[in-house]
Amino acid sequence: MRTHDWIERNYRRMQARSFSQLLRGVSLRVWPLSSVVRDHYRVRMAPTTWNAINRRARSNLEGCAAPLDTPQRTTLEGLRRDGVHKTTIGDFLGVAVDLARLRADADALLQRPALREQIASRRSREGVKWYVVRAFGYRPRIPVPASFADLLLSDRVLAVANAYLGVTSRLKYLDVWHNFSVAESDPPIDSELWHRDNEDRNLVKLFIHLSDVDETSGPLTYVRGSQPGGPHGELFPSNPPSGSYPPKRELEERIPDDGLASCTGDAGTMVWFDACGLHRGGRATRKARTLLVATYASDAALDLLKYRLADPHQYEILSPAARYAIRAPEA
Ligand SMILES: O=C(O)CCC(=O)C(=O)O
Repeated sequence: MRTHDWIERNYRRMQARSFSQLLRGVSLRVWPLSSVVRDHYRVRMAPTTWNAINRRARSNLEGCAAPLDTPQRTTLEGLRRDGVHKTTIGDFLGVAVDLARLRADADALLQRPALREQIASRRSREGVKWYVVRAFGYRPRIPVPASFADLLLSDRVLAVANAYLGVTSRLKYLDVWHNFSVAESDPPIDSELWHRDNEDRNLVKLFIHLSDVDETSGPLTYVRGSQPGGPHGELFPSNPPSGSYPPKRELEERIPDDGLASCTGDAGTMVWFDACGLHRGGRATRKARTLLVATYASDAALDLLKYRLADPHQYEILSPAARYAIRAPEA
């Protein structure tokens, strides 16, 4: 890598991090502090500590877990068996969904002048992934449109995330990503490479396609069964608080092509996956990809971001699970 690229990448990485993430990153580079820090996170993610941190979220779940219907059960079973499940928002919700409204709200956010300029110049200003323009970003200040909240905080969606995680979960992250296409010669970086996320024992990620995604738009690709506890759950494991970035050839030698799920699909496709399993994506080579992205995690997760709803009255009609997920004022 050229020195200039190295400096730019690290500068972008630093810019996107909070103070606690920076501190954690530095401490992991200084021995023997690094081994103390690793021990701390290993203990935090060990079942006994994790359960203790999540005591309230676990007992909440016992109080509010309702029976799941067929689309929810199928999704949960897919997540548990493969770590990934693909459906559509219509099939999952069982009602016609106003995809046009979701797309219009996402477009309105991406059309703000600063983001329009980044899309036009094909370079995002935030984060290592220079090819992803984000509507909310790492320091979310804009409120969440009602169309996003209605879907991402719906009891149907939360019931599956919560059942998989075993807690009433928090909405850890939310954004609209617009990935524009990169050139063959641009080296793959970051989540274009195989990796495991690391911020919790399990992480439920939801990708809602707002554009048609084919093999040229960088679909999410997942190693089936690589979620923690799955048959490939121990393959290139994470080392808390770091994830894992296994070498491509070694991983692909171990996993045949039919062990990979490539999550292509038209606008309206809904991809559920446990991001602690092995996955990669986002390398659009011809067609841009626009996604609504959400991550659900437990109270033990690192780096929970906080979001604000556009209309304060919306908090009043949220269910207890949704209030907990969005960290409504008293949740
Ligand atoms: O952009 C993608 O498809 C992959 C993103 C990813 O690795 C992640 O969200 O953890």
